[in-house]
Amino acid sequence: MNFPVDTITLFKSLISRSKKVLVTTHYNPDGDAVGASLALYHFLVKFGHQVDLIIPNDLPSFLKWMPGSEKLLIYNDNPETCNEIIHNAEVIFCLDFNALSRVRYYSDELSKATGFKVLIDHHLQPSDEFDLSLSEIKVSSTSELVYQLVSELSYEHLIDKPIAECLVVGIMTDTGSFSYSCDTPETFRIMASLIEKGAGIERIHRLVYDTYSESRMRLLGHCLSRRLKVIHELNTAYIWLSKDDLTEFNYQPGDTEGVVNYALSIENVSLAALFTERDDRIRISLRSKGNFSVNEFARLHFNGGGHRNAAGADSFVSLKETLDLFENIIAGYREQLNNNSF
Ligand SMILES: [Mn+2]
Repeated sequence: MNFPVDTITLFKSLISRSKKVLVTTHYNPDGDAVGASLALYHFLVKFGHQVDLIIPNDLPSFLKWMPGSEKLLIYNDNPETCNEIIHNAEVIFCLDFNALSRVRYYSDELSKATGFKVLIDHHLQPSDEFDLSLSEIKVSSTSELVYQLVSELSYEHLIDKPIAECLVVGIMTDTGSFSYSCDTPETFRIMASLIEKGAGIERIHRLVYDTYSESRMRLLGHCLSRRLKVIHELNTAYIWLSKDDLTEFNYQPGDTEGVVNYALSIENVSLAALFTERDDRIRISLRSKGNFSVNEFARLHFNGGGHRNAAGADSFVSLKETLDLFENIIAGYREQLNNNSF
């Protein structure tokens, strides 16, 4: 990819002199959020910067092996220290999200912060709250974008094994283990070079995907056998989980990761959703095949957004009302859902 020349010049000057730097990412950080953030952290440390990493809430346990994860400060656990870091930072890198509200707990602090805010992200329609935006929706992941940036800066030789491993996690998880958003040779060229840098793909795959707890596996079974509704005439399938379901299966953060993809795996299903009842909201994960845009759907009806084929949103009415509302809304998309090609 060719970044604008002035962007590259600006980046070079940003990282040239030692600074207080903050790297942060979105609420409920996933593999790409953590992978891209840790990779950038390892990279910036090489330039002598004082780098802090803040994530809004804890990361899923299947990411805790990642190199540098012990450096992650969880905002929720220590808001005072984190606020101080936010306000002292000279540069603030915002990774894998497109609006300050996505960090949830410290969006106000971030917006008041005086540090130079740099966005590195691949979600649609980024907000204008950043001083410099590196937003590219055609890449698989923010991790891929971080690689491209480092390479454009001519610092590819600084990518070592820890950085390579972090970037692999991001690319692997944001493509559903290379099953979507990855029909581009560039993604695989980058993967090849990350393997050359020492990242072991098989090992990383095992660490990320083959570490289900028994209760997580049983929760998945419960979702598929008792909480899956398929609406054949609308090519839609959804799964819902109540707070009681989560308690029964000893829910841990990350346990519902990927569940929505099972609904999408059903033949002819164009639109899939997962509704999870939280303390203060219903979390909605949306997935689609082909041209049906869940980004638009989430924006229009649930004040959410994301990518064309993967988006998220929240609902602030009950689970039952949310499901009724969803069914009513999708009835209006019958034609689109029936004629979707993928
Ligand atoms: Mn991402």
